[in-house]
Amino acid sequence: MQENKKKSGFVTLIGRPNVGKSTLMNHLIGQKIAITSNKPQTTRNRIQTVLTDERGQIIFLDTPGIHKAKNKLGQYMVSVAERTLKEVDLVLWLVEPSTFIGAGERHIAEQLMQIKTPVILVINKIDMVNKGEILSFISAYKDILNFAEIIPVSALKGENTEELTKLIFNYLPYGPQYYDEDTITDQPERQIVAELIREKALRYLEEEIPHGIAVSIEQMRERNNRAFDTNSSDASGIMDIHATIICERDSHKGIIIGKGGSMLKKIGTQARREIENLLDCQVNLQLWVKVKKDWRDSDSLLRNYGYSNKDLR
Ligand SMILES: Nc1nc2c(ncn2[C@@H]2O[C@H](COP(=O)(O)OP(=O)(O)OP(=O)(O)O)[C@@H](O)[C@H]2O)c(=O)[nH]1
Ligand SMILES: [Mg+2]
Repeated sequence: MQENKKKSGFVTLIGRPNVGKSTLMNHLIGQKIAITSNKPQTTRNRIQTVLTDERGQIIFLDTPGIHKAKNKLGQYMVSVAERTLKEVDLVLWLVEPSTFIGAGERHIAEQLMQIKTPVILVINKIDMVNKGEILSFISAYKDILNFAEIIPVSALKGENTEELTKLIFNYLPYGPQYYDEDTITDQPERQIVAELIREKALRYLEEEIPHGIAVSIEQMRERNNRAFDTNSSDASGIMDIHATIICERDSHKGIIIGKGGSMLKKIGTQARREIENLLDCQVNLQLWVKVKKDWRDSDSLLRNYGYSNKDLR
């Protein structure tokens, strides 16, 4: 009998900032790996995750939103996203449910016209509109590119997402299992921890401050205290994490710390809870705030914080 062949391949999620790429990817793999927020330009790096089931393996690449870059960090982010187009088997282009096609969408369509890879248009956030309107969004988009498929979904509510996974498998070639089935992501724990802290900063801070933030993990070490407590049945230890929130101005530093340290405490408490879930142990999180003026335009500082073209594969 012939061997049961499986499908596998690389799929990038691209689109303008804030359309729900990271929310969709997390939903499709069933785990929160990429941080999300209601502020644009949340994702700054390519985040790879893996879905393995009886049909085969999908390797998703979540990417930063494509936008008009205003600094070197922005240029880096856009180049990360556009670069993935050349290395995948399938593109998911996410858009908002709207009949308005602006310069941002046209720019992305032009990029996609230059590649031969099939593109699925994903109209996300359909929970926000009347179902009767969906046809008008489809007809607004259908002629701007030769789409392999057009599918409306809600990443937040999980509407039609199973259907999307099915479509993705249809377009993937038969191929090897690239990663073992326990692999979920290429992101090191340290990186996810830094991102969770940044996510809380994005959530609680306003205006331009969150965009000028980077998070650096100075130390992440399991406390070796179990030797003194041999009777304890608690198998998990305590993780000591020291992290620094980097911002661009002294005035921002004051806001991030807040009155009597209240803002920093809020960010720290919320981040700690999620980090504890992630690491499945108790966490002692110490946060500091440092000013690095205009780090988003400094090659060496961008590199320090992990945003460097030289690191791109
Ligand atoms: N109502 C609704 N909101 C959604 C849906 N998907 C995502 N969102 C919200 O849209 C906002 C942006 O989501 P993200 O997943 O961070 O968007 P993104 O495209 O990854 O954004 P960038 O990383 O900045 O490019 C968040 O507030 C999400 O909760 C959806 O299906 N319905
Ligand atoms: Mg994102």
